[in-house]
Amino acid sequence: MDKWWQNAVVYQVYPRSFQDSNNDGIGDLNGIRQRLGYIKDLGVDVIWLNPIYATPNDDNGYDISDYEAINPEFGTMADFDALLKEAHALGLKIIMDLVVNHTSDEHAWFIESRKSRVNAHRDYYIWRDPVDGHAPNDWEGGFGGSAWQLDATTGQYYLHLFSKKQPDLNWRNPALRNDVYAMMRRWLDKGVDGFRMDVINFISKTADFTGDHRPVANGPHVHEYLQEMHQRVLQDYDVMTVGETPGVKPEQALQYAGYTADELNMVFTFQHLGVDLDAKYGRWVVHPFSLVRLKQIMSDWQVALHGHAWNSLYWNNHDQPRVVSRFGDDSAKWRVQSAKMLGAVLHFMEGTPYIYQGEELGMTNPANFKSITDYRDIEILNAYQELVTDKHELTAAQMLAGIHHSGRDNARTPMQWTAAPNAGFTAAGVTPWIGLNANYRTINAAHEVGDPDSVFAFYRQMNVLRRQYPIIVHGDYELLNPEDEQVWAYRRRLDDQTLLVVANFTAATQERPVARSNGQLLLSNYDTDAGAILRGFEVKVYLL
Ligand code: TEU
Ligand code: CA
Repeated sequence: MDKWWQNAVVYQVYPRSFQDSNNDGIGDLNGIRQRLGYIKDLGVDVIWLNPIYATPNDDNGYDISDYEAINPEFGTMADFDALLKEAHALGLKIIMDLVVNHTSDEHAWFIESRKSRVNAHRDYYIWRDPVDGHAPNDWEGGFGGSAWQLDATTGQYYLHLFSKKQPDLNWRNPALRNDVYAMMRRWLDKGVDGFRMDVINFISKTADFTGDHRPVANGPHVHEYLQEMHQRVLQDYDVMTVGETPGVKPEQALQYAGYTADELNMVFTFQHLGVDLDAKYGRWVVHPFSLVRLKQIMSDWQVALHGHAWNSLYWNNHDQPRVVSRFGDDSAKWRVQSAKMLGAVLHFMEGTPYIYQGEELGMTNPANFKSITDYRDIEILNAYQELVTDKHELTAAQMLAGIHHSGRDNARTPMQWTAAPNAGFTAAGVTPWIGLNANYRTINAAHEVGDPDSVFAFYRQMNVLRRQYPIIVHGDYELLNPEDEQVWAYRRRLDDQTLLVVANFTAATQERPVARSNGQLLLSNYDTDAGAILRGFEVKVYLL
């Protein structure tokens, strides 16, 4: 198996925060087109665009009111066509964000569906009678409150696993599935190169809506639907698909991303990003993470999928805090070294790496966001309202500490291009839709692109090495010293070659025999090789 998407590196662009080209403080498609040279220079192959479709922005575009119209804040379809054309001319592919577990409540289908119980689109969504005057069950929505919303017009509840403005689509309805497949084909016929599929393992619900308080991910028909999608659409195009599958474990991924399963090419798991979350409060109460646990989870995925299915590799995205602030050390002393170390540990595993905008610069969480009014994300604002204001389960200080560490807006501050006002994201004097990270004056692309010691240069070099050494894409994986709580060492093997990766996850100097090698040093974040001595956040990659 040697598919183009197995050799690719993906760069995720969050359009709202990438580059504003018309000085309204909101990133847009023409802004992305202006930055294609930068993305190409990084050495990636694919751009994943978060949703760019018409939306009322209840969940920043994950509430779609028209799958085939461009959000006017981002530009026009002509702007998209120009972006796609120019990206392809540069040898860059573009994959779109497919959000078909739910639509916006302002989508034409839902406007029809809610009109009457006998409307032709009624069964595009999931409607249920009240039970004893209440919601059909105790499921909770992903952004707080019940997962059921009573619609007075017809006296029934509709299901929404996320906000009440994001009604879930009824995938049991073949007419709905046909409309989704037709829409997908129209985007693929425009030349897009594939899809990232939003919470795609939520699309099948149990018939009687039993199951735990949250959606029964991996429902009874999910594989049937994905195999049908493959048969009806995907198999006709040479495209790449990655499913976002919260709660999925390696054994299930063998089905979703199995080489012989005819479903998806790969999935995003969340399992490795659960190591610092609270059992009750999730990301709002943060715990120190165990490296042993992190290594164990990611190594299990490497070993379980090798030869059978394909891994995605990520630390960051628009829903996750910046990894250098989470698993590294974003102090002035250690930020660059720990950002490089985290990048190398991830990129030399088996799978397709995903670089989230700004990760290649070592961008951090914004320490300057002091108040809840600095935040925009519906998940943050609803959780603050529920846990602090309504229920007093957490104090404002506790909640802000959790938001600081783990809130999704940490990843959504404007991309830092220069040291100029507004970091070159938008014109000076314009107020961006969300505040900047105050450290843009020292952390920005202009500082890094020409600097051989920058995080940018390190990520670019990793992309160069990936093309030179097939062992990086095709080697197997073996974790070394699993019980080591400070150092992550693993090796990759292909034919008679071995790749050895050794990473110090601490600021303290460590001594490990495994770190001494007479192999060829392919990459390191220090100028010298100190053998068994590993300096703060030192990472070394040897070829033997
Ligand atoms: O995310 C789904 C998802 O599981 C995350 O929102 C996660 O539940 C949450 O961040 C945990 O705290 C996808 C999109 O990536 C996200 O941006 C959307 O908000 C969500 O689906 C609904 O479309
Ligand atoms: Ca704009």
